[in-house]
Amino acid sequence: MEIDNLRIEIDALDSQIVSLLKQRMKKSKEIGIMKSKFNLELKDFAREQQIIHKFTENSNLNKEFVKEIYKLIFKESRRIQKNEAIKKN
Ligand code: PRE
Repeated sequence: MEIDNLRIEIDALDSQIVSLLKQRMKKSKEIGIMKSKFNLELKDFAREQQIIHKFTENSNLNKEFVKEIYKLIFKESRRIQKNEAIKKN
């Protein structure tokens, strides 16, 4: 059935999304370790805005959707970085 095939494709894409998110969080953790080492502020508002701007201006996805997704990603990203900073102290 066509729906079943489309769901198989969605499952494969979801696996990629989750795998990419895991990789992204790992990189963010590495940045967090460096920031904590050099006593830098974890939150970089300008950088977050730059990323959101890039994907709200150059994609045909709904802007609010992109913003909401990135708000959650940055929140989790900073949570992971904070955990690293706590571990260090
Ligand atoms: C990251 C996380 C927190 C900052 O507020 C900005 C960006 C992100 O997840 O993209 C990574 C990061 O710490 C950084 O680029 O400085």
